[in-house]
Amino acid sequence: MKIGIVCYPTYGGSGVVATELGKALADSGHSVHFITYRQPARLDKFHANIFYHEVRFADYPLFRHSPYESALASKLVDTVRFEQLDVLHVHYAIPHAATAYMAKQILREEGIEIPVVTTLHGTDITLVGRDITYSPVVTFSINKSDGVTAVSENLKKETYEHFKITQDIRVIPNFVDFDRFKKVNKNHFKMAIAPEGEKILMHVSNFRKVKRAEDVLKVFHKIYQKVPSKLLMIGDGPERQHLEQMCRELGTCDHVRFLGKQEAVEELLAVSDLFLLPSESESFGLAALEAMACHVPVISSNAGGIPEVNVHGRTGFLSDVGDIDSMAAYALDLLTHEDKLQTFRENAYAHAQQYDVKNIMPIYEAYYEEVIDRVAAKA
Ligand code: GMT
Repeated sequence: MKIGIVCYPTYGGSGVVATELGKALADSGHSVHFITYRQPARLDKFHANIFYHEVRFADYPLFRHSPYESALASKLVDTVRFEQLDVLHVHYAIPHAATAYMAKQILREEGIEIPVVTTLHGTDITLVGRDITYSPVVTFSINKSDGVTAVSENLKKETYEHFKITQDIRVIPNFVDFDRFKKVNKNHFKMAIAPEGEKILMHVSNFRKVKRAEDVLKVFHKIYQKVPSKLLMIGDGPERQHLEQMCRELGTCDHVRFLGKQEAVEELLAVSDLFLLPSESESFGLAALEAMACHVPVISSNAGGIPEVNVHGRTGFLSDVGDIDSMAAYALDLLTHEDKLQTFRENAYAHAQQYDVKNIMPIYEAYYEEVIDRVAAKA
């Protein structure tokens, strides 16, 4: 197949999933065309089957905001037409699903019928998409997509609850590449981070309010008073400065390291004992899955789709959003019982295996074929 992929090219979960899916599809012989405003963050190596089409903005003094949707729709029309794509897969509803619909209509005028698959990722439904600013367009463009997928059962349920959806939504969960996310020996990192054999805890996010990274610091504050430990804060975002200030107030600066965006997260997961994810809302929790693939149990909130990934009492523990005491108690339980921690490490890895990209990519492949056939039958 010739597959067009539209996504946000940043480090955010939806962009990561889109890029890794594209790479896996390319590995299995498909031609994959990424259409984005910047080279996607994880698209960093040459691959004979991967092509990149940059969306350029023609600026004009009249524009207060660059009309991204128009530029993207025009690029989609041009790419579908010239590359003769079989399907367009757009990740994150806003504005990608609506833009794909516009491109589809333009192409239809030319006698080209392009099937559009939209994948819902989370905040496009649970947060920003629900706002009246966007919700009519989100509803319309989901209903006009030829195929719609959601990354968890919970996100599917939320979509039906909050929008008037007339479409079937197929759940295809996120995935992880075990060739990359695996437990590797990085003892020299461990020595540098925790020279006295301290336990290592880790959090990865975009430091937006929805991630409740403040809770990570509060939970860690309780843990390190009982067990010598270090905290790695990975990622960057609007809350970072405030969080660094908070460490000073809590007096934990010497034990917390803000490492910014990291390419090789798996190397840091390799030396971590626990992963913390106290999010307010989380449709899936890809960062938790990546931790589990590296044998790291997860202490998380029970928000959204997280319970589908992190199994309470097996791969980690779940607490109510904001319940710092409970999260700290669960973390301490594992950190002070080495055998239990080891069992949870093995459980986390075993549970993550069902989300191996090798299992999930063929589900997308089959779904594309189903949608292409359905659209062809209607034409
Ligand atoms: O977490 C974010 O704000 C980033 C966002 C995105 O769209 O990039 O992540 C969402 O999609 C990820 C990939 O499907 C999911 O693993 C995250 O749970 C989801 N984030 C939220 O629902 C808050």
